[in-house]
Amino acid sequence: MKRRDFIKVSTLLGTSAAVSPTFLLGGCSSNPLPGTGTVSATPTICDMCFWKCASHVYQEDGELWKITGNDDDLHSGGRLCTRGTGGPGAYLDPDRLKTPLMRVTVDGRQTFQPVSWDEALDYIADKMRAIAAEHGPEKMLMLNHGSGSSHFRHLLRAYGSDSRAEPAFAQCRGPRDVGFRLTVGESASSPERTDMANARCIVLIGSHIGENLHNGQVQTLAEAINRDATLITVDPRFSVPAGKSQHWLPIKPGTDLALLLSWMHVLIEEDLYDHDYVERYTVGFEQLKDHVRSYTPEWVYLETGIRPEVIRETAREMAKAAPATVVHPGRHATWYGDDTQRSRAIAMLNALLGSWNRKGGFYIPERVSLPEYPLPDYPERRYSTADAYPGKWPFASQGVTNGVIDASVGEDAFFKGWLVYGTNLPQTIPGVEQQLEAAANSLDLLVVVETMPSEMTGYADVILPECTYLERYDELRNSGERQPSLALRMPAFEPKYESKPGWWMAKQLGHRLGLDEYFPWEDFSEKLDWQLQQVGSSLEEMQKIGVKNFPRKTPLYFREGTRPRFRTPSRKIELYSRQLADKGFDPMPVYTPPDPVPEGFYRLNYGRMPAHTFGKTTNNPLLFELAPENQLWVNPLVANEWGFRSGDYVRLGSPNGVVSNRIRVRVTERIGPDSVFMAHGFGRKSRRLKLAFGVGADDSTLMSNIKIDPLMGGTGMRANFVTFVREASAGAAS
Ligand SMILES: Nc1nc2c(c(=O)[nH]1)N[C@H]1C(S)=C(S)[C@@H](COP(=O)(O)OP(=O)(O)OC[C@H]3O[C@@H](n4cnc5c(=O)[nH]c(N)nc54)[C@H](O)[C@@H]3O)O[C@H]1N2
Ligand SMILES: Nc1nc2c(c(=O)[nH]1)N[C@H]1C(S)=C(S)[C@@H](COP(=O)(O)OP(=O)(O)OC[C@H]3O[C@@H](n4cnc5c(=O)[nH]c(N)nc54)[C@H](O)[C@@H]3O)O[C@H]1N2
Ligand code: SF4
Ligand SMILES: [Mo]
Repeated sequence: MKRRDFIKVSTLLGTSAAVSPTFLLGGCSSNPLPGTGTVSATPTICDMCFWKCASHVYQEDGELWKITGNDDDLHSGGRLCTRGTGGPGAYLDPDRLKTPLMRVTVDGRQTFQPVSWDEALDYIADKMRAIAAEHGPEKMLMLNHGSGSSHFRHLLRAYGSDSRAEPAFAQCRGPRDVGFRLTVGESASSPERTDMANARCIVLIGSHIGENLHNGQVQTLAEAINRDATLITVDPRFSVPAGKSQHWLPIKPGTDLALLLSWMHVLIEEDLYDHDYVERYTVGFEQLKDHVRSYTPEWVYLETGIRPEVIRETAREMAKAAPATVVHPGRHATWYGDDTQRSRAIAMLNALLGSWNRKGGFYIPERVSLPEYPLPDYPERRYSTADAYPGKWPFASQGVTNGVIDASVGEDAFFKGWLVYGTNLPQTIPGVEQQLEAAANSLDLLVVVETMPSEMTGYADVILPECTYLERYDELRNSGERQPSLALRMPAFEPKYESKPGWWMAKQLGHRLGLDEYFPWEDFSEKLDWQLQQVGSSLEEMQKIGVKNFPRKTPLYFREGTRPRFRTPSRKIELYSRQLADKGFDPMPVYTPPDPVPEGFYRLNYGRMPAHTFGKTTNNPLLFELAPENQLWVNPLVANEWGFRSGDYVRLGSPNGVVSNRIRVRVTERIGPDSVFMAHGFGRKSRRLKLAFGVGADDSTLMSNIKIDPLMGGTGMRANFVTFVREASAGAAS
């Protein structure tokens, strides 16, 4: 009974229920009860978030019944989260995009008009040909999120461009990955390579695992808690994991770097660090020792509000369990603009504990060595993405979304065309709306590939309706993990309406651009079959099993005593970073206090809620039913001062006068009186999202004080303040 287990795990972590499969039958009395008809199961990979759990789509007499986890999938433990079980809602959503749409002007008014696929694709190919001829193919940019974008990346590379940027970098885990790469030579990976399954001490710094519902990770954390591993959670809010922790450190927002430096201070001062590991594998220990000398727990207490004895005690707990101690690298790391340095401090702390690549700390991920389908080489490129913003953000290892958007504005703009895949930029990048509009007015071509009429589609010249993940093939899942495995996504249904799979669109565009040799398959499954045959499987086999696990070829942890070969310039873990010093940055992280809260304002804290993945799911009818709106967490003192009760609706105002949608108040001690908290992804502005339109508030609209990370261009979102706006409707119960 995997499902029941999962609910147990979720209640342990305080998350909400799974979508009931009977809801799908929705009072439709002509349907037989589940269990009385002919049942079929089709394998897929969940796309309700980016964790990619392998699952099965069950149909009864050809009717969609339910989606459940694939028992053989070690990545998800055979369980799906609430959102995963709500996957049918993505397929059934009546607001889905149904046909290709093109922007036309009728009687002086711009509108979208349904067109045929041929018309839409011919138009795009003509524009792309013109951009390549006039400006060079690299001036065609892709902005993307999600694995389905790989088909379009392939198309653009064949065409001559690898210009691209995704919010998963500059609005999410970019600073973390850059910080870890600078320090230990590799990123913390996705899925995170934390060995929580074997850890005896876990430190979460603002990672609200349990609300942040990355499935496998929630399960390993739950198991660690059941094993009585010590959990230390640093979060100004009493988050779900804070409630399960031996030590909850309600830190003053924005002061985490001071705490991290102080922990290192204690480990060194009390001689608790891993001498052998530090000596063998790191450079710059002496400089670090000097550097953290001044970060005494007594001084840091004044910044963080965490008492000196708590700082000392938690450092000792970490050392006691080391190397089976994970200081979790977090995921959404774009907070205050010093995020790469904060992430570096997390990597350094792990190094002092000797936990990197050691059991109970971080494991070494391994992928299946899956051969690439034989295709001609891609053409040489004259420009890379970073050429669009020369001299900026020297450590950005991927395209920076804000940088490429700025480089798309005006007649002399670097970029001339965009292909936007699966990302809703107006809500995803705070403060970007004006630039988006300016870019849309400057570009020769703006294509949006979407399943839903998102806000982003409003900027497009052409909108291409993609069918949902339940109606298509995509690349095999082959992510680096504890156990190498492949997973298949295949269509359980014919594409609804006139929607089409991304691979088909890419092939059709390729054909029109004279790139047929890059798309030799009639159906994408032929390519998958070829790849699977190379590793002793086949499409036929995978269509039956969905997931195939392979034996590891390399050890899970590094071999003790071997010569260090970290992927840094020194081949060691760089506590002192010459790379940073050479470019004029602090070689070791230096703490700067955050902006103070202006009088009459509160910090705008934001995060995830279990039932939704940002705006990706807010219009999903099944998940909407479970959780239609976000709530504003307000401390009782604040609620009293303003005269609010739980259930009241309020509006929030930013210092520059932006007023939010109505949001329902939840009065709770779990947030301090200096902040308010809401989940991201609500307050949708697209009227064509009939359920989600105007429901709840959008944190992005309220963010005007953006802190850009000078090392890699990340969008720091946490230095924002809001106040309550009094008006007739505010304060009144709904
Ligand atoms: N203010 C604020 N901003 C944030 C965050 C925050 O917490 N607060 N979080 C940041 C983080 S961590 C991240 S990762 C980013 C996420 O940012 P995005 O990736 O932009 O996330 P969404 O807003 O959910 O947009 C995803 C879009 O993909 C579409 N889509 C869904 N399925 C498919 C499909 O199969 N094919 C295609 N073509 N499209 C599909 C959805 O309809 C949706 O419009 O946002 C970042 N921005
Ligand atoms: N259900 C669900 N799960 C998701 C997602 C989703 O949309 N829905 N999105 C996924 C994605 S793309 C990502 S990137 C991850 C993000 O998940 P995380 O990396 O866990 O999220 P963050 O938004 O960084 O962290 C939010 C937490 O940080 C706390 N916090 C706020 N300010 C501070 C501070 O100054 N210091 C400290 N120490 N803590 C602070 C907040 O109170 C909150 O508990 O979640 C993933 N999982
Ligand atoms: S964590 Fe949940 S939403 Fe994300 S892929 Fe897994 S089941 Fe789907
Ligand atoms: Mo993210």
